[in-house]
Amino acid sequence: MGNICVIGPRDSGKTTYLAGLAYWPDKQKKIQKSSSFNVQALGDAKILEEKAENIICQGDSLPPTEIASGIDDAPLYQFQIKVNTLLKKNEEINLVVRDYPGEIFEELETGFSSSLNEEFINESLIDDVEGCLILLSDWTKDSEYSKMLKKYIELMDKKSRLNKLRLAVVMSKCERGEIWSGRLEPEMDIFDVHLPKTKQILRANIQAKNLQFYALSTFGVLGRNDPRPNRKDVPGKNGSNAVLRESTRWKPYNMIAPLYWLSKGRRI
Ligand SMILES: Nc1nc2c(ncn2[C@@H]2O[C@H](COP(=O)(O)OP(=O)(O)OP(=O)(O)O)[C@@H](O)[C@H]2O)c(=O)[nH]1
Ligand SMILES: [Mg+2]
Repeated sequence: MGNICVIGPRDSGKTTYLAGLAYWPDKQKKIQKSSSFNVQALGDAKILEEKAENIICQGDSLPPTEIASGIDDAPLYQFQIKVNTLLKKNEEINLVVRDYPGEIFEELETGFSSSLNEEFINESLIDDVEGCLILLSDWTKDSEYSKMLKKYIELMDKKSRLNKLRLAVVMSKCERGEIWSGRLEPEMDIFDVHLPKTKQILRANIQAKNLQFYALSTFGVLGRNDPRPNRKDVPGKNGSNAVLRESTRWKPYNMIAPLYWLSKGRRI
């Protein structure tokens, strides 16, 4: 069983990604008959599956993740993923995933506002955690992201995790027109172009074997030959919010590849 954590700033799509993963079996039945992946949500992840059905599929957004009391109240999501592609036959990934509130990542830059937040970041660096999925969604925040990651790297070093923890650094919500064409070579076509400092600080400090760049979109596009985003912008608290546009055509883009690499250390 591999322990993975998901970190990233507020609103970068962490919980929606996990909910999309949990809802996978139903979507696949509706959208395509045979699939290379089968995802089973177990334990607490079943709650996410219900949220995907009752909130995301209804065209609404999940609420921001808040964990008011102790670390033990934070849900641990379990997934069993079966992989059956042309090259990978009948492989299984078993994951236990912790989803943190975005502010713990943002507070890396400014200092922690509570001991609980500090506890969360420290938990992501314990020996049991083998990989960290870092979701970033705003390509205009190179300066902020590079500072947050610099601090995370310093903490990794302090906790002797610098040469051990795998980092999958991901541009999320990549169905957006400005970055969709960069999804195939995200390191070169998204990170080099929009987030060069962020990429540089990672490449300079993390061993190549422990670092990969990805692009994914939980919402995806409308179809294989229809690259219009399966996304609708609606008014929200802080300007506009994006929600799923057509739930019957929901097919996420590239959700499994980073998890496979985080848990196996090999690319899918
Ligand atoms: N365009 C687009 N928007 C998305 C996608 N996934 C999530 N969102 C939207 O992004 C917003 C934030 O999503 P969350 O999953 O709550 O983000 P989070 O990173 O968990 O945020 P915190 O819990 O506050 O840290 C919501 O309005 C989602 O509908 C995606 O693939 N594409
Ligand atoms: Mg969240």
